[in-house]
Amino acid sequence: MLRDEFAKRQFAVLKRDFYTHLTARFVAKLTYVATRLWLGVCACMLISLQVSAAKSMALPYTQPGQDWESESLPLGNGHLGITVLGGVSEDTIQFNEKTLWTGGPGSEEGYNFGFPGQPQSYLNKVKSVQAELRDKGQLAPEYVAERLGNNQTGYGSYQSFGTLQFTWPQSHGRYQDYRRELDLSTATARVQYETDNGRFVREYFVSYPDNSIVIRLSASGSDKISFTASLHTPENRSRQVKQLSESEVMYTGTLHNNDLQYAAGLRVIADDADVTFHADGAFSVAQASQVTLVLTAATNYALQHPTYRGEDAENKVRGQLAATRGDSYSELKQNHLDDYQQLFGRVELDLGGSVITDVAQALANYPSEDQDANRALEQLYFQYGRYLLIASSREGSLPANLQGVWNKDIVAPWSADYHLNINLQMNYWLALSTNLAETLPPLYDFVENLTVPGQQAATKLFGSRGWVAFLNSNPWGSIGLIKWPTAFWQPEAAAWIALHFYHGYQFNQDSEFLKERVYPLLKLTSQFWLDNLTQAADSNTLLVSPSYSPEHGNFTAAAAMSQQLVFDLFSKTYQAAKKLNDAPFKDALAKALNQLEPGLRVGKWGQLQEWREDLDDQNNQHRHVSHLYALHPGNQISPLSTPALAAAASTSLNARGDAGTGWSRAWKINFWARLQNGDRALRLLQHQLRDSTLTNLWSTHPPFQIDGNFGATAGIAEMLMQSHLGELHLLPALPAQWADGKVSGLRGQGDVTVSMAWQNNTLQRASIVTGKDTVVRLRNPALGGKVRVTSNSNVLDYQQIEEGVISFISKANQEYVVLVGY
Ligand code: FUC
Repeated sequence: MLRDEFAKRQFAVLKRDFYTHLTARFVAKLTYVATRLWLGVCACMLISLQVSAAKSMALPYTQPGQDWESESLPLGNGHLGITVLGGVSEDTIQFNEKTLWTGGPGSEEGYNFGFPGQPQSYLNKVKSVQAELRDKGQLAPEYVAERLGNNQTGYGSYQSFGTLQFTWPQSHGRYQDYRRELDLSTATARVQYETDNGRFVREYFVSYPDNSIVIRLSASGSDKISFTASLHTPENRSRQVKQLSESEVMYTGTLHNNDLQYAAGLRVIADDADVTFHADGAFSVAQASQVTLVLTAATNYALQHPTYRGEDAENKVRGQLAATRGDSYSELKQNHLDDYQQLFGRVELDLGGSVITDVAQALANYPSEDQDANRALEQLYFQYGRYLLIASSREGSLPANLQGVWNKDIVAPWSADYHLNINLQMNYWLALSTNLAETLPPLYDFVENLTVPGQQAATKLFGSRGWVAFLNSNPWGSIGLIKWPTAFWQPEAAAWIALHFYHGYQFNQDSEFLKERVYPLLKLTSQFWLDNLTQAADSNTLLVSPSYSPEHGNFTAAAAMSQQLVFDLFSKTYQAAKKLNDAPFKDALAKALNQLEPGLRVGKWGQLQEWREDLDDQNNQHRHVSHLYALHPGNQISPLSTPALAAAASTSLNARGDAGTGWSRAWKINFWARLQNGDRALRLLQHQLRDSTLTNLWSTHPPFQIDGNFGATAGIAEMLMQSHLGELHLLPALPAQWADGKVSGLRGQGDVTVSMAWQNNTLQRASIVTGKDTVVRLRNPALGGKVRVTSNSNVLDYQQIEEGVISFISKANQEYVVLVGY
């Protein structure tokens, strides 16, 4: 039986038993409940799961930054990003607009969406590799890349838009009392310092509702604000400058490479002073008490296959500028706060850390004997991941790329693209669990668009239904077939990214979403695999072939990750087909699932096998640990449901070791959390902060790669709560060093919001709110002892399912408070 199916039936039985049980105990309980009611009322009055105002929600620094990569403070709204170094005499603000890319349609190198030259012969080549694998068992990646790889042209790279460069008067050469900070609770950066004759404050934010970068410079004292500034753009584009009014200027041009239009509009308003614009777009201000700059930008990109062009860039920017004309700084700021804080403020985490006065220092000392200082950095790092996701992924733009939305180059590392063999997936692991579902639309839109060239790839290259994409993609719909031997072959990537849609449904329980967006995509993705699995030589077992476990070893048939992913895809599609009554497709999936090799084998040294044959080398410490997909983010392996496989996963993970690059360590936090080993998960987090984190808390591969930030935040959420097995596992991997704490606003599958408080590593209370009427099932060892469940001050009945597992019926949008050991 399918595991999800099994969980569902368990749930139905549970619900039925629950009602029977409830009636039987009702009368007996009545008196009991009445006498305890007043107790409940008193207790509820004392229960506050609101985490008190977070102690340290800022990244403070005592020096200006010098190095973009490790020191700049990032702000963004999904479309636009800026980085703040906070220089005093000279200051450079680098900025981005997420759609400014070279490559794609119209690029000078020529572009065909990543398709190989003669697509019609591709299937024969695939078949011959399959035949060779059947004969020989393994093939070298270089050999297969020669046959199936592709030299893609016109792929392009994400671009820096430009820099705003300020030069301040010589009197700023000497300064004191310098502070630069990024305040996560307001998504605002601030730079403050004093010169001999004045105090200067600069504030920066990037507003989503007004799609603008807003900077306010203010001074108090006899020194006023005087500077010269210019907006620089890289050489690889044309550039025109037009003054629109006495306070506004427009910079426009096209990229030489692909004729993509760009436009940036700047408004500069100085109080009590004039702004002088020069023909080249430079400008200056003398003796103002306050200056407000509003910068907005766009391109004529549109996420629309195959042209990827839309509205004129300058028109867009004129509209964006007009929308804020006349708005005061405080109005702009309020708009920004109203938008940002209702997202960011949903989750609070208090591990009892102390206040951080200098992040650079805190990071340099980490981990130290001072546990409060350690916890301060850990909780800040958790929230920083949430902050970065809000800043780099909002509806209407592209998903967060390898660097979120920030990039200073014209040839970025890995083009700052969308890698599909872990990186893009990891970017969104935290979105649902940390209550930021609003960051997901860019991912959904991007993937749906990719299915258009993806379907052509399935038809032309494989002669099959469905859609497929390989290692990496760009905003231009590349199917990502390249020639890098140890990474290019990743057709399961499409399944992995499609599963994110189902995951969205598991959290929001929105049947419209399931019907309109999730199921069509899952079905399309499953069709590809139903048509492309091969049979084992000696049985009717279905295998993925060729198959390659990222990014090491040889090609084989049926590497564990390939099989686990297809298994997961088919299982979830089966669930959706069943719910939506698509019986023929459900049956086709059930048949395939019965024949599918699940990719869960235990090998000779007790490890979870990475390949179908027992090839694993105990000394291999490669950063990819893809064969543990079934443990995380999949749910086929768990210490609760499959202890032997969980033990094998743990053996594999121990052999791989705790080293790795940023995202690799982040994944290991999630793995150990799923293995319910909080101390080990914390150890990985410590490695991550100590060895894979830059001074500005960006994760480094190296170089800077944002997936490590997102993956680590997701991992911390997994340490605090898990919901992938049809129940809410509270504090499943709490490290000894996080003995006391509170968290509020975490989200679980089943449309549930959870808050918790714990002391001495023991759950004290939990608050549960479900979006629909349902049965809630909670797991934590403390639930085996004295428990009281209350709602609206009424003590409610609950069922003890097994030691440490209780369940109760939850009405939509009511708060249920579970009090332990009262
Ligand atoms: C995957 C990883 C690399 C890097 C790249 C962007 O291919 O294996 O380490 O993170 O993505």
